[in-house]
Order: sequence, then C-alpha cells, then structure tokens
Amino acid sequence: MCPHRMLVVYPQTKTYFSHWQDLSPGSAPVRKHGKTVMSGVAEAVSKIDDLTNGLLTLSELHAFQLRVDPANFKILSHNLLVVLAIQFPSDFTPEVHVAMDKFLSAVALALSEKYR
Ligand code: HNI
Repeated sequence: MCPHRMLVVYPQTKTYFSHWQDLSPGSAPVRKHGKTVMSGVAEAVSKIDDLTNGLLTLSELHAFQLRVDPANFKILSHNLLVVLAIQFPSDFTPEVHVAMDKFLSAVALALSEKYR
C-alpha cells in the first residue's frame, strides 16, 4: 500500500496528524497509520450488511474526538481507488472499480453517521 499519497496530494489532510514527529512519505507513523486505516476498511468489509451500525464507534471517534471533516472521507476513498488501480492494474476492471467506489462511498456515509 501507499498510505502517504493522501497527505502529499491533499496536504490539507495533514492538519489532523500534526502531532506526529515525521509526516513524510514512508515515515514510521505514516506507514503504521496506513495499516490501521486499512484494518478499519477490512472491518467494514466484515460488516458490509450493516455498515451504519457496524462502524458506529469509529464514526463517533472521528466525529467527536478526532473532529475530522467528513469531506476527507471522500478524499481518502479517491486515494484508495488510485492506489488499488496502480497496485493491481489487471484486477482493476471497470466492474471492480465501480464496486469499490460504491463500497467506499457506503463506508464514508457510515462514518459520517454520528456527525448528524
Ligand atoms: Ni481515521 C484513527 C479508520 C478516514 C483521521 N482511523 C483511525 C483508526 C481507525 C481509522 C481504525 C484508529 C482508531 C482507534 O485508535 O481506535 N479512518 C479510518 C477509516 C477511514 C478513515 C476506515 C475511511 C475509510 N481518518 C480518516 C480520514 C482522516 C482520518 C479521511 C483525516 C484526513 N483517523 C484519523 C486520525 C486518527 C484516526 C487523525 C488518529 C491518529 C492517531 O493519532 O493515532
């Protein structure tokens, strides 16, 4: 994976990670957090039939503690699509693209639940 892309291409997302020592591509915290976020995405896959309830705790964390503007969920989704396309070019058919886009949109919506 390539978790630093969002921080480079959309530098406004860096504000949420200003407490890290090193925000440069490939730094230990950036790599570690990439794994954390992708574990969250894997958890979402396991809760695909009820994302709203399944991701409620994660939504609460991002809304009330981390105070991440939900617009950033779309930015991250876009970056995940780009990285998947680069890393798995032959698997990334238009059908896979549309399915991943739909899934990531549903994850972003579920993560936005607690902001309302
Ligand atoms: Ni997010 C922490 C999952 C999008 C900013 N995030 C987490 C954790 C998970 C997670 C899991 C660790 C929770 C815990 O410690 O209990 N984040 C996800 C998922 C998505 C997402 C599944 C979208 C698909 N997070 C984003 C976005 C931003 C973001 C778009 C900001 C641009 N997340 C954070 C921050 C933390 C965080 C900040 C805390 C980081 C830290 O300091 O450890």
